[in-house]
Amino acid sequence: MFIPRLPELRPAALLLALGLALPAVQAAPINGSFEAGLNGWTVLGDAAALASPQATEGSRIAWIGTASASLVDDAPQAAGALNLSGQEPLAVGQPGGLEAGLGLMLGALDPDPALFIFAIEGSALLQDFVTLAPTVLHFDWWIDSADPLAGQAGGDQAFVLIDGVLSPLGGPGSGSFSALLGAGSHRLAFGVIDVADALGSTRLGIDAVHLTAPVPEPKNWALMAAGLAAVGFTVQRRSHRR
Ligand SMILES: [Ca+2]
Ligand SMILES: [Ca+2]
Repeated sequence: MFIPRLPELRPAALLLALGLALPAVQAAPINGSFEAGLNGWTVLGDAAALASPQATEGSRIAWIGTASASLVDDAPQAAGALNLSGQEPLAVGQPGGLEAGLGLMLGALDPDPALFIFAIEGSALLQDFVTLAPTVLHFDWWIDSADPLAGQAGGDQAFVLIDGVLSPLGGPGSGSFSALLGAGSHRLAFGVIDVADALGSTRLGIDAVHLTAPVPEPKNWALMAAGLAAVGFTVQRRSHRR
């Protein structure tokens, strides 16, 4: 077994000390539990924070939907039956619509224009925040849909948008999502869109949006352990000198 000499341990101890001195992760996004309703979030279209038994932090989940407030999107249910807030979803593929609200190019949400698969309307929640150090973003999600193709080609889509990069979240069901963010300014949005037609509404639920310090790689753990050993060794030597 390789046992480093003490002088070689000094940089490791220094790194350990620096690591402990890194600024704390900024407590943003704010209200990631949605226990304070949609405070802190920009609402684009139809969304509401509702008491939901499957909530993973507190009792509420933010739900984002594609159902019109006034039109029959989900026959035989009445007009607006699945709408969450009384607000209409925003148009997609039209100036001043959902893409504009998200800071995306017009057409960026169309799944496959080459195959004439376009998005029709949708809704999103958005928040801008700053991180002072590399940070892991985490959230939990749920998708309910009346569209049999939801999450598949040609069907409704739910997505997370991080700094302009769209990632689909999948079909009906639930899951957790994590991504590493660098230090700096970030734009985070959760959204859901009706694809191909405005019928058969889809709903995306979000809860427990958190930032946490990244877990060090195993090699860094080894370095930190070496640093701790060096600190311990130094403390022990000092106590022996008394
Ligand atoms: Ca919650
Ligand atoms: Ca709709």
